[in-house]
Amino acid sequence: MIQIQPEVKRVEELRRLLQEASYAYYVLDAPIMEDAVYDQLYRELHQLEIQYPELVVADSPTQRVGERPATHFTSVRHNIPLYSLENAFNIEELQGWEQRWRRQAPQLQDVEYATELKIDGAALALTYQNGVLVRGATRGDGVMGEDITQNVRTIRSIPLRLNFAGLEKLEKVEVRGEAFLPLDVFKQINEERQKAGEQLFANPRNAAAGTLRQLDSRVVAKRRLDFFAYTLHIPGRDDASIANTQWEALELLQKMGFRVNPNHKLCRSIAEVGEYYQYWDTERLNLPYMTDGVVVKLNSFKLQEQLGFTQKFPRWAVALKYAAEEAPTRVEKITVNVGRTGALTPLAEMRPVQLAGTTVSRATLHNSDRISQLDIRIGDTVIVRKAGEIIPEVLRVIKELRPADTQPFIMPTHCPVCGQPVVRESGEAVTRCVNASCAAILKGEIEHWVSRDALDIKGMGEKLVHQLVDKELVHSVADLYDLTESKLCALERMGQKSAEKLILAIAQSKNQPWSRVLYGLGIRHVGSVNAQLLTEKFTTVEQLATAKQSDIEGVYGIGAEIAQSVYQWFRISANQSLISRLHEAGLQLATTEEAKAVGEGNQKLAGKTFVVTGTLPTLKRDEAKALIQKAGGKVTDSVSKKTDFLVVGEDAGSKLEKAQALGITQLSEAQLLALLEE
Ligand code: 0OW
Repeated sequence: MIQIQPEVKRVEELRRLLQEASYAYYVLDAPIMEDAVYDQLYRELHQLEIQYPELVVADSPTQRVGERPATHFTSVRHNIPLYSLENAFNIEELQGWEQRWRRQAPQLQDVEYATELKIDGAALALTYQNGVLVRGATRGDGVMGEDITQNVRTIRSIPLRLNFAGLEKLEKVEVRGEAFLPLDVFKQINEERQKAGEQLFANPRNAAAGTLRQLDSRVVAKRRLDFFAYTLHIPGRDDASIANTQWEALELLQKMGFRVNPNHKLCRSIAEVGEYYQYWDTERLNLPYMTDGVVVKLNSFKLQEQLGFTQKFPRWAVALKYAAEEAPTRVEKITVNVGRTGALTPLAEMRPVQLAGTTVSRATLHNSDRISQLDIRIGDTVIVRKAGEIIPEVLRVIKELRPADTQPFIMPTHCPVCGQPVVRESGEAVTRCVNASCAAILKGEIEHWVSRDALDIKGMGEKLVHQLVDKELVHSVADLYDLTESKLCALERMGQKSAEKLILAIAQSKNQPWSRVLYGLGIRHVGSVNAQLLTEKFTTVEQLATAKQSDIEGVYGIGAEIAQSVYQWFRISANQSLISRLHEAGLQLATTEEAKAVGEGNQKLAGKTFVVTGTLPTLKRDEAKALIQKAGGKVTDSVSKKTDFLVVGEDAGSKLEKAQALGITQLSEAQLLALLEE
């Protein structure tokens, strides 16, 4: 009989308890223990896992992404400081750096340089004990950083346990590297923030640093940060005792399980470093992450130790930066754009200037705080910066070039689109139009409603939406379902064919599931993921509309701010009447069985009622009826408010008149067949 060691039993018991507690906390919404007790047991398990790393298993609560949100980050001391790098902005300055370190080591002739791309992210310090990741911290000021271990654990390219296979089992290891957001992830995050009416991240570096400082690691986990390691230290030992060179250290880091940037190069002269620098100045634009220069390090650790550090920098390394794309230009106008959420965004319209390979003539000024901070005025000369393909930003005003008669820019007190007074909530930077029928807000709402992740109504582009609103054909998204071909044909650039297709596309959107309808409503902070989370719990709109705020907040992944926004939205009467109009129009406002079936795609017309009238071009009436019934639709003989579609053939009689009077969507035989193919 194998004797089970007591610590194994204890670890398994703790795991079971903690997993039960997490399950109760997150899934049953009925905690079975106080947070303090949970944290105590967690710490005990964590300590045991550090003592016996072989007991760590992937599903241990200590390894799990998405622990409960932190309330704050504790400040921690780096046992080995994280130095920053001296900057050189061109080859001449690089040569200056070489002369300086050579004065400290005049005996040296040929040396090797380890050159690496300078990843434009946020530096991280990782501590491993017995091979287990025990701490992840921000760089902070290089001596004190913040403990963001929970967030660091969500970075999938950071090993939770080092691989010592074939290597010395090191008790304590310090690894440094750069956490970064791949450009595609950065763009996607900004798209989501744009839709939610939130401020955009100006560049991937800010986005990475901002993500790492999220209190809720579930948010961090969703953002897919990545990491390149570049330094390895063993506390209490010289670096030279681990490896002879930076090059070897990078190889060791890879063996231990880290990602190391593959574009590092061993150079034997400053000239060769210069070639590497030139090559990557253009090549880096093809990389899936941002860089802002190259890092040049003397490769030999012995030489590094000999040269040591100044107050702030290592003498043996330098950051050779690429010129950030900045240029002066004049502010010709400051316009104010009103977004879908009513947010007023000031824009600097500038004399066009070449930046980062593109012509820049506009830059966002974010909000009135930023405007007063810059003290930017029409006529000013400003420095605009654009790094990579990121949004241009105004860095500063060149006050010396300011013309005599400029006035400070004041944000409008009334919406530039609808003329209603705007509001700025205390403590909020953003100024907002709150007139629900403001054309700008309405256009934004319709564009959102028809967008790909919402009702996905193809053919409803921005120009058409603007026409529908400007010509007062549509005052809310519900009006889309009252449009007819004839109304559409009256618009510019709208032919009969495209009008027909559009009517069909709008009709088909009635089959979209309740989660997309909820997302399409454009409730603040309700993105497509939150909409799915909410409609899984509230399977009908009535349940959601009558839910208590605390019930909404109880949904896993839904925080207080989102719950409040949803709760308040359903208490606005205009929104309530919108919901009932959408209900009448036949939109999916419940996750019904048929709707689920529609999700499976085999009951396209589920829940829809049809009437067929007149002589159809190819189908007999009962053939059409059979097709509709086979696809889950219902066919009745008489037109009523309950009718969703009227299939119209030749010599249609009174049914057509009644349908027109009731605003019921008409379909030709061709449109019906197209609907069935969808
Ligand atoms: N961002 C980088 C990078 C790198 C350290 C070692 C001692 C001083 C700098 O890609 N590849 N290598 C180093 O080496 N540092 C880097 O970034 C630094 C970290 C803090 C400031 C710079 O971002």
